[in-house]
Amino acid sequence: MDPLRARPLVLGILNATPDSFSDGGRHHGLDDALAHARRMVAAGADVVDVGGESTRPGAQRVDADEELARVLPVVRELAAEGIVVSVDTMRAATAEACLAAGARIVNDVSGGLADPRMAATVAASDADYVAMHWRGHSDTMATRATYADVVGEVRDELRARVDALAAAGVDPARIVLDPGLGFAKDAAHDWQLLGSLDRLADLGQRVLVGASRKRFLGRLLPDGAALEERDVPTAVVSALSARAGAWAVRVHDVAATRAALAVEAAWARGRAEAAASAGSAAATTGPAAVAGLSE
Ligand code: PMM
Repeated sequence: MDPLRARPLVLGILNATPDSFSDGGRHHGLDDALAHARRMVAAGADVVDVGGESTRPGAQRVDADEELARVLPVVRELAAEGIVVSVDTMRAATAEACLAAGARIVNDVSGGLADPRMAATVAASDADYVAMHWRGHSDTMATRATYADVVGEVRDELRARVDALAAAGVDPARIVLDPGLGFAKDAAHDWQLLGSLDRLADLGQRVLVGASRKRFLGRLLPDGAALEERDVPTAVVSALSARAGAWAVRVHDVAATRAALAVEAAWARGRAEAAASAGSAAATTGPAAVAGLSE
């Protein structure tokens, strides 16, 4: 692992939804949403990921106009402030309007499968595109969590998305892949995917990890633990994802993840420096120096 590699980018989650499982809709009002976004940037978010449609398990779809009304004013204002914005949407029309308003990344949990116009919309822009692994909408996804080999199947299905997107004109260099933790996956699937991030990275695309506050982390905590208590396990997942080469992590608690990433980076630096010191000590006292004595 290269100790000088860039740390993963941190996407701060801004759910402009009244029913988001993780913040209870507290950021639904425009002023609240903007204030929360600015706090995340102050805490070290590189990108604010704005979503207007909850994708929690069992959630019903939100009307397209309602989704746009939730996200567009937030995206426009944050982009005008110079904040890098990503829009979390499965709809091409929402993506298009948000890109025109200054968003730089389209984060599509369906990887282009929910809206046949998405690929062409992204192809016509210069935005980065996050294609998450997805097998169907939230109301039915639990029934699709069946795999013989979750890592192999997710990898193959993501590779098929890259091929389809590229065929539709999306530059592969702009495609970021995401294993889609919790989407048509149970906890064991999520852990297998996290433990195999290197196999997703092998596909040659950047990788984004979205573990924040998800149920599989809650299962590690005592019964009845509050959602916020999942922020420590989330931060640990961020650090381990960095070690596995992730390009970005998408989190609610930006400060905790930035601290965890700082620990991981310092650890990697310490390891590299120790190896370099051991190498130079070996150069003066090791076999080469002994060989020099006999000259
Ligand atoms: N998870 C959620 C929403 N959007 N986007 C990406 N790329 N990856 C994810 O794992 C992901 C996502 C659901 O969680 P939330 O309701 O806390 O935003």
